[in-house]
Amino acid sequence: MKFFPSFLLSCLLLISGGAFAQTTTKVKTKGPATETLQLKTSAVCDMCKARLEKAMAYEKGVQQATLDVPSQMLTVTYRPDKTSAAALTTAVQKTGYDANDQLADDKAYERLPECCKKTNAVH
Ligand SMILES: [Cu+2]
Repeated sequence: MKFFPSFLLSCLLLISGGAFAQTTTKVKTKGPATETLQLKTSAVCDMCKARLEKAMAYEKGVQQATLDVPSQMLTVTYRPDKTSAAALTTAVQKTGYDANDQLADDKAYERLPECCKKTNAVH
């Protein structure tokens, strides 16, 4: 009858061991790593700001996007395991805006209202 209690004991050890392992894993994964990308855009007004921030919000892996209209700087916080700086740059171009030295997608740019065209000064 010595077998039974020790069997129970090892069962308990296994269970508590499993629970411990789970807690350690939880501590290790303290949220996904993020990176920040800054892009100089051709945005000129608050409509551009809303348009670009919305477009970024729909992009996979984007956690936050903020456009500062006076400086035309778009700051994107993203998960590098889900997207990349190149993909985000393309997304900005496809919205109709320049991103650093990359020019806006022609068709998307055509669709922008007159007040959002590059020919206008920041307003
Ligand atoms: Cu605009």
